Amino acid sequence: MRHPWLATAALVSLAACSGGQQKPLETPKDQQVHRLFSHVEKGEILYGHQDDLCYGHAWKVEGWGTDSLTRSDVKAVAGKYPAVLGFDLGGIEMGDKANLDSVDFGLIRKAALLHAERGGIVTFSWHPRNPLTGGDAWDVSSDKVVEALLEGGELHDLLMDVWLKRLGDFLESLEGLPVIFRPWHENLGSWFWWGGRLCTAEQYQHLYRTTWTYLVKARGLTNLLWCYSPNGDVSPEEYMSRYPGDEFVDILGVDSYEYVGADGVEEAGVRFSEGLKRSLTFLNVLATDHHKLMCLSETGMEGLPDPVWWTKVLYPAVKDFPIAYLLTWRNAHDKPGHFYAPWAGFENAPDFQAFSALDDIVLLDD
Ligand code: BMA
Repeated sequence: MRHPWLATAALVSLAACSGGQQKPLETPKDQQVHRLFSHVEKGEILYGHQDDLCYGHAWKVEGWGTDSLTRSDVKAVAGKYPAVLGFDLGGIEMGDKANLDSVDFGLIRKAALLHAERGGIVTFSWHPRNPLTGGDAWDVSSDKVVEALLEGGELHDLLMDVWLKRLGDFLESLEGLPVIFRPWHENLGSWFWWGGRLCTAEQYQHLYRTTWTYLVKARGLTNLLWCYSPNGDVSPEEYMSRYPGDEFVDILGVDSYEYVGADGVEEAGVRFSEGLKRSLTFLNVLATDHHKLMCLSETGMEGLPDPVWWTKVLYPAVKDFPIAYLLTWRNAHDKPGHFYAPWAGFENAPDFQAFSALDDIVLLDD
């Protein structure tokens, strides 16, 4: 056991989640929080991959209604499915049939339920469209979007009666399946319309809390674990500057990627690893102080040009931190260079095999 102090933290946290009173783990959320804390107590880090069962490098599930969803790039390399499976709900707010990456919401529901049946954990991100301009989540042409969505704003009814309702309908259709939900992510950079320069801290917090209040209070959903996941490379003060509050958050996350610059792969690895360790160091303090779980909510190196990235860069950077899980981003089926996990035959695969075989890295056992 690497982090014995967390045994106490887990109990305190569960008490905090239930309003300061010890009570049985009655909701799906409580049970999932407990399960994640017990992995952390054992010093284990769950490995996750976005969209893993829906498609991978150069393949995708066709006719999902009858497909048994046994294909997975991660399984093809490591022999096991990832323990955590991520999906994106971008498009649900529009009433679309499929998400922004053309994954049918019916397939997402089926894969999420099946993954949980296999013993795995599910997480949802959400890249909603820009409701003011009609553009996508990356349309930052107006800094009035969040303001327009809040009470008194011209888009408030749309948010409450249409967008959150559709989101709530989908989450409700999961029949109580516990899911880690991390809306309004990477909120300190300014590449999404809810980002740092696009709204004030108060407006951001208001948007997050409105989302929470609708889903938890109005819809009564007890299966959501709320993850706050800003982008990395920020100070602890910046990280907390838009924190919605302890009542609205169960997991402190951070999204942190490695980017290769002109100085090459090796230097990129050093930069990434130092930045990530800085983030996880303060996240560990914050998670302890606020009695929360912590995770590396998104990570990766696009195209994996470093043949030993898993064991020599990522693992050394995370191994001493009590993160419940880390999730690498998707392997696009239609963009050859856009992948974050290896597939069978790719040169980085042996290193991923070595990483996934480490005692403290957990994938799904058959
Ligand atoms: C981004 C890229 C996009 C994708 C989006 C949402 O990081 O992978 O291609 O549409 O995430 O999944």
